[in-house]
Order: sequence, then C-alpha cells, then structure tokens
Amino acid sequence: MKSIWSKVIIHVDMDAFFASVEQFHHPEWKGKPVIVGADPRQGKGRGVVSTASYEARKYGIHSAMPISKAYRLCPQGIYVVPHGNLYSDYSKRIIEILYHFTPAIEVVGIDEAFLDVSGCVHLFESAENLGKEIKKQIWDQIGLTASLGIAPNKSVAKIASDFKKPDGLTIVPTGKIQNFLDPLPITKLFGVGKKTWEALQNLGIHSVKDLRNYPDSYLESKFGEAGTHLYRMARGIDNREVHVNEEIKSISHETTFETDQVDSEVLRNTLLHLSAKVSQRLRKRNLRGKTIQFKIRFDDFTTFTRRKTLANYTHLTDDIYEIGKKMLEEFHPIHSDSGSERPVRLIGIGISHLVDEKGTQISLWDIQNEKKLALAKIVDQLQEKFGKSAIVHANTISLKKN
Ligand code: TTP
Ligand code: MG
Repeated sequence: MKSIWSKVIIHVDMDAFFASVEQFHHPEWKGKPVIVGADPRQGKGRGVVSTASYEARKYGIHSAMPISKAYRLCPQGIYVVPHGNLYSDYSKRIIEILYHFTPAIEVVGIDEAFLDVSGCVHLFESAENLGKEIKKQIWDQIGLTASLGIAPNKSVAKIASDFKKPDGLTIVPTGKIQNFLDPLPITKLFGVGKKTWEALQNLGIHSVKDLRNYPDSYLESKFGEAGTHLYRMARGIDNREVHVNEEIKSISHETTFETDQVDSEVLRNTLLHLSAKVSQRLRKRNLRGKTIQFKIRFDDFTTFTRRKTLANYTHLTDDIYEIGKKMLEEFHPIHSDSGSERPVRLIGIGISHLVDEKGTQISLWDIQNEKKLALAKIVDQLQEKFGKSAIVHANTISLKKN
C-alpha cells in the first residue's frame, strides 16, 4: 500500500449529522424529512436551516437556507431546534472511535476529521478494509452513518468523502486522481467560492477538466496566488500535513474580575476556587502535576507569572492553593495595612509537568489528551454556532470515557 501511495489520508464526514442524531433519538422520524434549525413558526420564523435529513433534501432544503423558505418547500417536515450538547456528545464519541485506529487525527469540524493512516493501513490489508472497519465501528457503536474518502492527500480525500453521500466509501489511489477529478464541477474544489466560480464560468470553465486546459501562468495572471492554488487543486496536488491536535501540557484556570479587586480575602477565595477547579480536572483525567504556575494581572494590564516545582506530583486542591497563595502574597501582601495595594484585574493558577496515574509522562502521542483537545475544539465550534449558553464550558466538560 505504502509503496504505491505516498500517504494514505482518510476524510471522515458524518451524514446529515444533526438531523441523523435527531432521527436516532426519535426512531419514528427515520425515513422522514427532518429539518434542524430555527423555529419555522408556520413559515413566519426567522433564522436558517442548520441541516436537513437526506429525505428533506429531496425537497431542495439545505444548510443555511432561510427556515421560512424551507417551510414553504416542505410544510409537512419535522422541524427541530438544535440540541448542541447532544451533538457534542456524539461528536466526542465518534472521535474516540477514530482514535482506536490512529493518533494522527486532525479534527476539522463538529462532524469531520482527517486521519493519516499511512502507518497502520497495512494492518487491514487494504485501504478499503480499513475504511469499511471505521464505518462499521461508527455504525455499530453510535448508530449513525459516515461517508469516507481515502486518497493520498487531504484535498482529494475530502472531495472523495463527499462523492457518494450518504454512507459512502470512495477510494482514489494516486493513479486514479485525475480521472476522478476531471468530470467534477469546479465548485467541488477547495477554495472555489461564489466569486471564483463566476469568474471561471465567464471563462467557460465548468469542470475540473476545463480548468486543466489552462496553464499555471494564465491562472495566476487572472487570479493571483489563488490561480496557482486552482492549478494545483485541479491536478490533485496537495502537500498539506494532517495537523495532529497538539497535546495538553498544562491545566489552568483564570478569572477576570468584573471590577478590579484590592480585597485580599476575595483574591484568596478566588484562588482557592480556581485551585479546586484545576485539581478537579486533574482527577477527572487521572493526572497529577508537579509544576504550579501563578498569574496575576493588575489594573494597568501589567502581568506577572511565577512557577514552582514541587517535590512530588499532586492532584490535590490544597497543594495547589498553598503554593498559589504564597505567590499571591508576594504581589499582594495579606497583612499589609498600607491600603495602597494595586487593584487586581485577573488571577490564574495552573499546573504542568503532568503524568498519568501510572506515572508516565504525558507525551505528544498521548491519545487521551489528543482526544480532549479535539473535544475542546468541537465545543468551541458549537459555542460559535449556538452561543455560549448552549453548552457547558470546555473546562467543565467531563472528559472521562463514556
Ligand atoms: P456538514 O457536514 O456540512 O453537513 P451534514 O453533516 O449535515 O450533511 P452532509 O451529509 O452533507 O455532510 O455539517 C455538519 C453539521 O454542522 C450539520 O449537521 C449541521 C451543522 N451546520 C450548521 O449548523 N450550519 C451550516 O451551515 C452547515 C453547513 C452545517
Ligand atoms: Mg457532515
């Protein structure tokens, strides 16, 4: 496999993700048009469609369409407002499954990820077997279908996962890239938005094959750097790596006060609360840490940090707090009676130099941590989509295995 393919990249994308989760929770909705998005209010609602089940797509309904229009197209549809926490749970569980196959995962959205399986594909004999196994595990353990694209690079893998949705598995080996891309409309290429599409249409370029008739220099003169990008995309050239989500090296919490604080007791109580949150997260993940870091920012935004390494690893609130308190005192003496302490804008406490329960150093490839970061990313995306209140903060989410 590796001798023919420079790399083996898989792009996984769940089918009609939010709508499929809703259908899974309401089996009576299976096979029916389900539209997740704003409340249509009998066609008078504002807002847009988040996604629609494949049954609803037959009516022409798609993501980002005004919900009022969707309602006109399919008044008998089942309309559901999004349940962000639920989708984030599913997302987390799906990513956990992917980590059974490789730690080289780049989570790029709530329902999609790239996997670099160059190093493990041989264990499954073929890319096809590996793809089938991933789909099977997602189906067996989650009850949802995913579409997969497998190719020597990210851009072709992504186009491939979209090729036979839903429940697709499309494999494009190196030698077949051009045949695969040529008949596709140029809109399938990464980076071809509405403007580029219009400009290309005006030049009579509709398919990838049409685009390939134009030399790099011509495309560059027309579109600048984007032209070179188009030239490469049309040929399936893409050297981008799968960017593995970075490890978590430390756990920390900080608070910015609503009004700047001079009261030592408030500062100490806040520090205690933050220390408790840090130690809680350590315990939840079965981790201990050795280096405590403290941060303080004053009203004029000058910021100081201090760190101290303990003799032993800890996950206890008291250990963290005691060190933090001493550091706080350095900047904000508790027994000062001068009354002239500088108002504090922010304090924070954290711990690094982490080991797991067996005392093993947390390494770059530590799968648990990879998962957690991936999850945090998803939570951030959900918050962007649904607002902060829709979901508990990443810091407070349980990261234990389900
Ligand atoms: P997508 O993967 O783009 O869409 P999808 O999974 O619903 O359907 P497909 O089978 O074509 O992959 O997006 C994933 C989820 O993100 C989707 O279920 C809902 C959400 N989303 C929005 O809320 N708004 C949007 O405009 C888009 C595109 C997605
Ligand atoms: Mg999807």
